[in-house]
Amino acid sequence: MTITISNFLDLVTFLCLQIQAGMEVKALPPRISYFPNFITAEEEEFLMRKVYDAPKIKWTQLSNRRLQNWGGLPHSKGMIQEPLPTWLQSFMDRITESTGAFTATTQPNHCLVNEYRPGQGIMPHEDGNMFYPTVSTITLGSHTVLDFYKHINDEDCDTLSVEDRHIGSVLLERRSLVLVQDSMYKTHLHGIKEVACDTLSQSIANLDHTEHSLGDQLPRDTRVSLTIRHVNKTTNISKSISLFGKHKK
Ligand SMILES: O=C(O)CCC(=O)C(=O)O
Repeated sequence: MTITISNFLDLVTFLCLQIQAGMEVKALPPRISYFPNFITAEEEEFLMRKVYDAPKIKWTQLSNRRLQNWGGLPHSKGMIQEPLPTWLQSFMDRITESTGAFTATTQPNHCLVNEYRPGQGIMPHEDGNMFYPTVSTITLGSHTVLDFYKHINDEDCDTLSVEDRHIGSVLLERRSLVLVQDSMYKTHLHGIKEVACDTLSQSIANLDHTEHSLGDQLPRDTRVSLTIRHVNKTTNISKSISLFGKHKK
């Protein structure tokens, strides 16, 4: 087969559409990748509508935020896999296809939706070994600042305050995708401060890849995040019913 210039240009256009521009945040340990404008404004509006159209029972209210689980409830003994709605599956497929962050056997099978009002956040924590060690998060509605900390188990860290263990932060703009992998997943903690406004300091490691500048003050609006992961151990409802049956004997 001969390849004409026109075929070749079509192929280049096709590949450019498939591979979204993400950049590794080099100022932090491996590996954080940041994809500004991973989704369009129309897609953001669509996803927000789907989240807020969910029945009330889908929401779990915590003291400092509320959340929805899609795909099941992750559990160390195994998640009973529930079908994912097509509106969500298509974005999960896009992450798999365009970032290469998941493998054929570790495709994302769970999405945690978190809603944060201004002033709400999440304490520094690790996601642990219930998940394949890659987190992908789409940010809707408002920016936030995701902070990273050395793990308390690190040498010399047990006596340090949380702030002294802070190693840097990433600005997550609306419509962006962030991937947290490798040592940033396995040996660091992440969290979001409970503030209503963020002042962008030198500690924002991806500032060059955002629309903002040092010193900008960004008031927070309501942010909805889609945290998309692969739960390692899953089971389906019929298997769990038969297990339950065995226990009862
Ligand atoms: O909302 C986010 O971006 C972070 C959520 C998170 O860390 C979690 O749910 O474990």
